[in-house]
Amino acid sequence: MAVQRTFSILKPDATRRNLTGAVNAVIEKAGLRIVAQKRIQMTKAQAETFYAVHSARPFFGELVEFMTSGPVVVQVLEGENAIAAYREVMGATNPANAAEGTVRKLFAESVGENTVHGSDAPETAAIEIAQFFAGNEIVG
Ligand code: IDP
Repeated sequence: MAVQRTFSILKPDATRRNLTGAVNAVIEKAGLRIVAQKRIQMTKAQAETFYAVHSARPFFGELVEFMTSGPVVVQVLEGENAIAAYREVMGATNPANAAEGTVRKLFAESVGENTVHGSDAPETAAIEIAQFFAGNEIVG
């Protein structure tokens, strides 16, 4: 499997509870390398663009509100098979279904406030990375 990059967000529930270091420790322990990282306040427009695929879902408004409710940490992670590897590290969307040791099992509060985002495919990873990072901000 080739080295890949994936896009990650430590969501507002993680920054609010001062958990960014704890989540990063799980990420790094899993062998993923944080090759870009910055703390930002997402705008409503950024959140709507980022989650456009979910715009018809009943929870869309709540999701945009949550993602703009406080700072987030956006990241690029690099490693072998990084997209699937990070999905594994994150755990199921609903923390009630997340496996032991995953970020969402360890830290997430609910299906909405679930601590982390990770890209689901190479195409979306490329689009999501480009939404938040210039090429020269990523240092592998
Ligand atoms: P993922 O983050 O595990 O890829 P998706 O199904 O792509 O999960 O959903 C995107 C995000 O939308 C979730 O991480 C979560 O924050 C939010 N979300 C998903 N389902 C629900 C729901 O039923 N209620 C509220 N928020 C939800």
